[in-house]
Amino acid sequence: MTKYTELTAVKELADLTYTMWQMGWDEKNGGNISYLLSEKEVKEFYRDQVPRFIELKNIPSNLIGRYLIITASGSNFRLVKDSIETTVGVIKIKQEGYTIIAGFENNNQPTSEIYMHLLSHSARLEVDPTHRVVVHNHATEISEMTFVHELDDKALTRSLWGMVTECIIVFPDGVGVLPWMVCGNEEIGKATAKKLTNCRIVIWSHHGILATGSSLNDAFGLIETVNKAAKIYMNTFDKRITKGITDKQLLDVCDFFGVTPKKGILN
Ligand code: 2HA
Ligand code: ZN
Repeated sequence: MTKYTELTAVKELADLTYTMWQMGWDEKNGGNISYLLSEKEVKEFYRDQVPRFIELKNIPSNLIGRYLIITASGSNFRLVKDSIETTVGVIKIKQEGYTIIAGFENNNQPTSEIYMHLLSHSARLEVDPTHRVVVHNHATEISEMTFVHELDDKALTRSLWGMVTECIIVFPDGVGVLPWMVCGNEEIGKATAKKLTNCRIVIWSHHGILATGSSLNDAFGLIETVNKAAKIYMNTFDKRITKGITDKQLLDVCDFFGVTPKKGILN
């Protein structure tokens, strides 16, 4: 048994917050991350603090009893790795809310986006039993792209696939995009979770991106790939002299790599 700060997942999560800050994607208190612990991981750490119960309505039933590592409200990702006890905690999800069982010292609490995280985990677990992670940040170029591109799932997916050959292999399920919405409330949580029933990535217009996956590395890799494509889009969309990758070429890539692209996007 160790302190929760010694869990591999907590260390990886703290490293990731710093990496994302270095990328320029988590200014000030931007961004939040959560990670569903396995039964094995739950047994690896001791609880030495008084549990704190916080009420929250409409908890998805498939999460009751699960443990979640999550970043704190107001945490600065630049500083998380040196202040894990206050900026990262573990909660146990209950029917009427959740109990803080480790971390969030100095009376801190989980991110304001916690409800979105819970609904997103719930939605992904329904379609993918290996699902574990939700990462949200303010990746720059994909946010820029929401000012110059149509905000439609299929059109945005097609544009991103067309920027880098590997995109269609990395996210054949495409991306979902939400119009601008207030963040932190139930509405954006529900809208995000709805998109996540058929893809792992959701773009929040004029705000940022959210990716899910079976590991922190996996979810972050999706964000890196989407943002790289968006960066190329932003640098070229108004000065192109070639047509870019065609539908036929994308289908050839899928054929070669045995990938099934989301329906209704390529002809
Ligand atoms: O946690 O990024 O969307 C701060 C945010 C809210
Ligand atoms: Zn945000």
